[in-house]
Amino acid sequence: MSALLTLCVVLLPLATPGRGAQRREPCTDLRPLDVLAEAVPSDGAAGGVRTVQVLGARGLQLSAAPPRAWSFPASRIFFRCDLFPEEFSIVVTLKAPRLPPKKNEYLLTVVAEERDVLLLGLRYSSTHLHFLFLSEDTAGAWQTRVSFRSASLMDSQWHTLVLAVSAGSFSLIMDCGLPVDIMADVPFPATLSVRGARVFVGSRRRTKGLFTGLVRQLVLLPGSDATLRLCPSRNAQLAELSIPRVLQGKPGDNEVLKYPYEADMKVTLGSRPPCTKAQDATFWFDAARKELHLCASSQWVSVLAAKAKLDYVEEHQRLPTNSETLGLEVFGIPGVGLFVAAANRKAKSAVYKWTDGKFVSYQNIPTHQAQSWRHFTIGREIFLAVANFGPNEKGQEVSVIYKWSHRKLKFAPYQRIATHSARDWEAFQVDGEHFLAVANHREGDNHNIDSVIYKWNPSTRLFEANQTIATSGAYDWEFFTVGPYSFLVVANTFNGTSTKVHSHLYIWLVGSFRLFQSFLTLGAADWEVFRIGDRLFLAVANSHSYDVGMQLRNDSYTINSVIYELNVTAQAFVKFQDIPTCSALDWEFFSVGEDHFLVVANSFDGESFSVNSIIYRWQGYEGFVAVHSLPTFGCRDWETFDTSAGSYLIYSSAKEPLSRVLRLRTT
Ligand SMILES: [Ca+2]
Ligand SMILES: [Ca+2]
Ligand SMILES: [Ca+2]
Repeated sequence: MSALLTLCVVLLPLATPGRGAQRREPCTDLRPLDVLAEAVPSDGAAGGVRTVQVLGARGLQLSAAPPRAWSFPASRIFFRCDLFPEEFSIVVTLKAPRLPPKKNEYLLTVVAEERDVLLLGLRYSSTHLHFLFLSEDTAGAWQTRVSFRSASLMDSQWHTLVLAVSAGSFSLIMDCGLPVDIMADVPFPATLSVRGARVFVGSRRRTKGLFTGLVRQLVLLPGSDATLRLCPSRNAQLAELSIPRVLQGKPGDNEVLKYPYEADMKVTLGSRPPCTKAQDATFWFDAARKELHLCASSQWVSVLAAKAKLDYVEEHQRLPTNSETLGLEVFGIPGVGLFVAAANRKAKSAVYKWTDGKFVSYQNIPTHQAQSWRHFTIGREIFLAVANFGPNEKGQEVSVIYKWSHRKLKFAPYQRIATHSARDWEAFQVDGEHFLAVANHREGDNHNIDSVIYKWNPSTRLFEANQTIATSGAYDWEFFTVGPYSFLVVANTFNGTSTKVHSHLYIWLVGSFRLFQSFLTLGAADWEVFRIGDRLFLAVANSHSYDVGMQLRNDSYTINSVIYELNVTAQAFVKFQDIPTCSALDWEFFSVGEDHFLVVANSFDGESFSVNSIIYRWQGYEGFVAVHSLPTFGCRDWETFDTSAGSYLIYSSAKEPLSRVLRLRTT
């Protein structure tokens, strides 16, 4: 959780007496602020914006545009208040032109427009990089200049500079090299007001001193030194904290982009430009839709969409199932193979074994409206628990734990547990002890009942009830740990009158789970926990919005599902992102190489079960961005798995007896 720890480190000095009096809330997000992306003019084509590729990397050339085209009000990033951060770093990746002596070009300025005063600026000459800022006190205002020698900046190469500022300490790092530190007598002001100011990229509001090189990255990181995030880097000259989308992607990482576009590839921005023979093989970036198009044979072809279709997934296997399938559970048995257990709606469920690159039927198991399977191990014993939603032939509501017979190579019933319209089992360990939690959905018409956590008794070798937790139409349990702490979160669907209910997160404290945090959810069907680097996220699938007496409408299903992130300082999960979904029933997180993805099971849009399920890609501070949609029918559950031949996704349909295996194209 380095980002969060950084945040603690940042807040502490602010709280220390004597430095700026009281604790100050930062005026911006404490995330990297992509100043360059913020400044890309929306009418770029008119503004003469050009994307140029040199030495294998793309940069923006600003000089054809009037300075104002590359500016924006400071209030857009300083939205909470109007003080520039007291400590910060600025990251710039640029290819600087050779300047004659005495000429200066500006990379970034913040100008108080009414007074026409430069509040802060970064400019360079043939020998120096200058950082300027305004200091004010009762005696008046004056400009301070901190100058770093930077002779090697103009060698026609890309360079990434990090300027880190903290009080009187100014530090410049080029290409993750050794820092050059300057201690100045005049500290950077603790309260530099940017009220009514404007941020200019590549100029000081005037044509004089306009930046004539290429800029690829310009990021303000409030509160911390960006070198901690950037360095060391395999490609230090192009180390990336954040760059605008139009500059992303490298040549060769995309089949479609294999065009001879090195050296002065032109990307036009703005509204749809003409595409005739003259524009052949040129690109147009539609900033509003964030789509890249290629002019080919007098037609704009969407390159990103083409990439998505080509690169994401391909159907690998159509897997007919005994009946409609709810949950899927993929698991391996050492020395035996890879399996998937399908929870089938009708009389029997099936376990399939991966054989010659396909799932083939391995064992049928009688179940009763099975909802989900959960695989777990205790020592070398292998178990599979089914959540039965319906009663058996004798009218009893029972869910069953099966045990793998190492001799017969099949699962056999091991323990029966009375459940109430069971939806889900979660298996986990705390302090070396084994637990199973069942989500009891309802008893008769009553949704407000207890769900039960069972504990493995090593002497009886059976699970015994250990704790009950009041739930409302419980649908899913998810267990996870954070450092030494164990958590269990329940998805509550319905309390008898409304699907707008709290789903609760519990923490294990001295022998039992206690309430830790509550989330308002809408017919929550699934929690997915996942980590990206040091960050921990929890995503909830909201299935529908409904109150008794209300008519269910289409918009009851098309609602937001929510991703929360753990904030260590606040000791709570905070909302990270809303994602519109269509009766979402499952989230599945997976990684390919260094990329991270979430896929959602969209099941119903209010009219049809034929709805697209969406794959989202993690894009850093932009969060999750939809990158691919897959036609699905009543999609219920996604699972991911790897074999020696590649990575796959499998999804089930609650509306037809057909599951599908998709292969991830990872080239
Ligand atoms: Ca679960
Ligand atoms: Ca899930
Ligand atoms: Ca799943």
